[in-house]
Amino acid sequence: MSDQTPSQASPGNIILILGDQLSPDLPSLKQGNPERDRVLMAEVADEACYVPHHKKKLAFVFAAMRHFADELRENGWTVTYVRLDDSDNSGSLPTELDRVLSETPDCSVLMTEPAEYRLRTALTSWAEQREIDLTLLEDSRFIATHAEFQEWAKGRKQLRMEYFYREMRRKTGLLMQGDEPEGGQWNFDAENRKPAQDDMFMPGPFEVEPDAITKEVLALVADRFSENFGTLEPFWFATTRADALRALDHFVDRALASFGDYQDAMLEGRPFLYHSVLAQYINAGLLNPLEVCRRVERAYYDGDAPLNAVEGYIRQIIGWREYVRGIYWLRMPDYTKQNFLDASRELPDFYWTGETDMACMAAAIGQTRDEAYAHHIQRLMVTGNFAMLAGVDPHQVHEWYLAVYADAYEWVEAPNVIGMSQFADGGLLGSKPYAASGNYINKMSNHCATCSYDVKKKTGPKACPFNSLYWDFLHRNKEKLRGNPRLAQPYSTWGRMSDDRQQEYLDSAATFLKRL
Ligand code: FAD
Ligand code: DLZ
Ligand code: SF4
Repeated sequence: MSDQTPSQASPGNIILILGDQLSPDLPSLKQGNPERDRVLMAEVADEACYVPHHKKKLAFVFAAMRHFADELRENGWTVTYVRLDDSDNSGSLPTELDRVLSETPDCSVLMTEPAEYRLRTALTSWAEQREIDLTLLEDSRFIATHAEFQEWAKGRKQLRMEYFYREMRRKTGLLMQGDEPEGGQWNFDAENRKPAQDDMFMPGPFEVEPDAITKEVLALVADRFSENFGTLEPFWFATTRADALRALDHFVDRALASFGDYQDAMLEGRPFLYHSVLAQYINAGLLNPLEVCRRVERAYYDGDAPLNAVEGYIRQIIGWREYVRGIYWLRMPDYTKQNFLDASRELPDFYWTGETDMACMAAAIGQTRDEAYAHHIQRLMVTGNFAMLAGVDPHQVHEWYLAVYADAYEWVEAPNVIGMSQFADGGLLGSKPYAASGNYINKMSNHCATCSYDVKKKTGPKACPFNSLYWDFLHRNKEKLRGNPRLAQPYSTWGRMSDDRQQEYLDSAATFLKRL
């Protein structure tokens, strides 16, 4: 096994391309030679089943893989494509490599590094055991290299995204005027906290009618994965780069200008608001993150979108997205096992059924079931917040998020879940837990108006469960959290309550948790 330096004089390479490497500018394709090398792509049970993926996610990945294989063939590549239902499919990527290598034993294997630790380890171990010459190329679709992130993180007590983000602004030149940030500020988040109104015009994402290839995949998923979570149809995702580019244009033309103002808002029956719904395309490789940012930046300079929206959007991609990837590779393999708060409750069944009388949770889980999508605040402040307040085992929460979203791959999902939403890493990624009572959800959404609970009630059977769970969470974890300066105010409020009042909160939470 070797990193970075492909063997030049080999008789040819097998170029393994994974389901999230569907990019024409993939390093292994650039390094390879269509006259000499052959591409291998394989739909395999191991990847389809390592968590019980949402049906729409499976259909998206397989349909996008099949379209990409066809595009490679049109561009002169020889492609071996293994379908999930091929009778001789061996079920895993290493064993599919074995099959191809049995026909071409002198070939080396060339690939762009897998994005997940699990698969990287499986493939490098396989190559070592089988004494195969495997070359892994660094994934240039990310803006920060592994070395750059490690260098940035070295010696820092706190790894705060904001400072890393500024480095990425400087590196890419996005929204920069020389050495200074456009508009004189790095971050315009303070302007981005407005609740949305139901009568606003919200365009929804770009929708694509499934073609024959996608229809075949939909039939396969319906047949093989009927027990998996999620609604398969209507299926409207783009599955080619050309359509993903149309989805990008659609977002920039119709929603970007309002993205900043309303990015934290939630509205009953409006799953997408002004979000881009592009993460699944970026993560699978159909869109390049930098090209997305340049397109969005252009909208600002053309006068089509305000700076708070454009800066906010670009920060999500060159800031958060790059930063969580850096944390993942810095802290794996132990990161997904973190459980700083020793939370051990089973994930409630309603995360899979959506059957709960909490209107905010029912909305977030219901749209997750229907669309394999929820936006950031729903993931963080509704389903994530609830799981943390209720003390759910963070590993189970992690596996749920990894399964249910079309954009979920462990490198991006795990830091967001384990770190940001569950505080299970003890504060590596966030300086305090994102814990909130019903008041936050009421401020940012209209869910409470139709909920069977009363968000204004603090305790008792009709009270919003988030209210008592919030105080129960702080009380339960006081030894670990009380010293956090950012929690000084809530702990002081809790300390000023009478013993009876505190007990009412704890009893209310206990009664609710017993029913879970
Ligand atoms: P928009 O709101 O339009 O944002 C624009 C883009 O910025 C996204 O497409 C995405 O590429 C990027 N982005 C925004 N926030 C983040 C972030 N925190 N981390 C990384 N990239 C970000 N994102 C994933 O791509 N995959 C996941 O599995 C995933 N799991 C998450 C789990 C939790 C608990 C939380 C709180 C966040 C998670 N996110 C994940 C981040 C974010 O919620 C999604 O990227 C976003 O909701 C995708 O929808 P969108 O494309 O409409 O994003
Ligand atoms: C997510 C996914 C799924 C469901 N299926 C496949 C597959 O059959 N073949 C494949 O090459 N890739 C698949 N993927 C994407 C991989 O899981 C992804 O490449 C790794 O998790 C690394 O990020
Ligand atoms: Fe959610 Fe509480 Fe509001 Fe109901 S009252 S929607 S449970 S925050």
